Amino acid sequence: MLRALLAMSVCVAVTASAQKATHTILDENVDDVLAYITSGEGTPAKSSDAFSGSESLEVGATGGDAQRYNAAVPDWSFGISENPSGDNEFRYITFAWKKDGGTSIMIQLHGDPDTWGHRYHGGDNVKGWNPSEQVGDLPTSWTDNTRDLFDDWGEFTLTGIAFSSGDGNTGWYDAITLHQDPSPPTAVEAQDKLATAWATLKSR
Ligand SMILES: [Ca+2]
Repeated sequence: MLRALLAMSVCVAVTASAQKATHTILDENVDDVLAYITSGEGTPAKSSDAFSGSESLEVGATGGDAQRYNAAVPDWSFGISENPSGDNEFRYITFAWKKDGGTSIMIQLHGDPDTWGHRYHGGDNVKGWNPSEQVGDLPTSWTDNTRDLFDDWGEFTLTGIAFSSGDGNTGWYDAITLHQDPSPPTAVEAQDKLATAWATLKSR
């Protein structure tokens, strides 16, 4: 009986932590992302210089608009809202980026309404694309950021993304995730929650 109760409790704890939906836009799926960012004059490639895992996306700022993007990524229709509830609804975005040279790096999110009017830049906004929220100084080493999309932009339906390296040489992007909880989902966090569940059970 005790063993059954313990098993049931662990099950509930794991299920509860898994109920908050997340969606990984970019991490170890760089080939998939390269397949849909077909617009723009930047130079995209898979890089082994990664923030997490073994690969990241790099976009060379090779002149022109220095970016790669798709305003309507296949299967994307993510609802950004104050109180996300469904599997395709989110409030927060976490992303890591790094820049070699220049003064600026930017991620743009395309949605309805306001098309590309949901932007984050590190360092300067060298192209003058607005509106845009500055997220720290130019990230000359890997830096991760979490933003409250609803607080920044209100409700919208997210349909596309642009990786905009601005100027200089190369921008790198990795570990981009949409999530419902304020804290970003990580494997370490999931392990911590499980360890906490076990510690609670052991103390009973
Ligand atoms: Ca990665």
